[in-house]
Amino acid sequence: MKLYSLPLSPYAARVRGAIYAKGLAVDITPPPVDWRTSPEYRAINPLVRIPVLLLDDGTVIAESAVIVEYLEDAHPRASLRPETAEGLARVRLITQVADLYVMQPMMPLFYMFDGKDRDEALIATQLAKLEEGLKHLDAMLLKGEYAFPGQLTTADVWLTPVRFSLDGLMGFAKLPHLLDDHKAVAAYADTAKKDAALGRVWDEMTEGLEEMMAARAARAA
Ligand SMILES: N[C@@H](CCC(=O)N[C@@H](CS)C(=O)NCC(=O)O)C(=O)O
Repeated sequence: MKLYSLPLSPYAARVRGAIYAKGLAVDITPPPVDWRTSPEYRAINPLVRIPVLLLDDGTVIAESAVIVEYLEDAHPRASLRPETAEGLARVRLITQVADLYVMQPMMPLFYMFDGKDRDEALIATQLAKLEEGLKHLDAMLLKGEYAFPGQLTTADVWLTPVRFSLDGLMGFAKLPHLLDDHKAVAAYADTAKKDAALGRVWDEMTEGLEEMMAARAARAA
């Protein structure tokens, strides 16, 4: 199997977390430099997104959530799923909440804070949406525990890049108090860093961020 991945992509990071946690042999590689424009890459993944998983028989699987579920279905050992249907529903709920109500409102904020002509009213509305999502996610997590206490699950491989990206936003947008009222979400960073697979993903994202900031500074100089 081969995964086209970028270190800082939260979506690729989610898949790498599952691969590391399950101990799967996957060739993890950056996409060709011209992946956004090349017809070859579009032929592999018409969505023209990262990540994408290529199986040895030529099957292509796109979308991080789909890839993670595929890895669970095809390689059930070192399962990232709770044993009960209720447990699984809980894990899927946390994953959805982190995706729909935290990640989705968060991502546009990077662009909103980056623009020269900031729209403060738009930023305030978007931050309020994020705040609401953080409140819901916080209520679902137990401080110092995996998303599903006692077991590493598919929720954790998503929460890790989401939590990393929150740190990124707090630094980039100078919002150091963003998580003050969301203590369980705040504490999740330590939970991720302490786990071997999640910690590896965290470190890779840190390196990816450092590289991106260095390239940005070089462009601005
Ligand atoms: N829903 C997709 C999102 C993937 C995605 O948007 N990846 C970004 C990289 S972080 C991307 O490929 N963006 C297109 C681009 O940068 O041109 C997933 O979960 O895999």
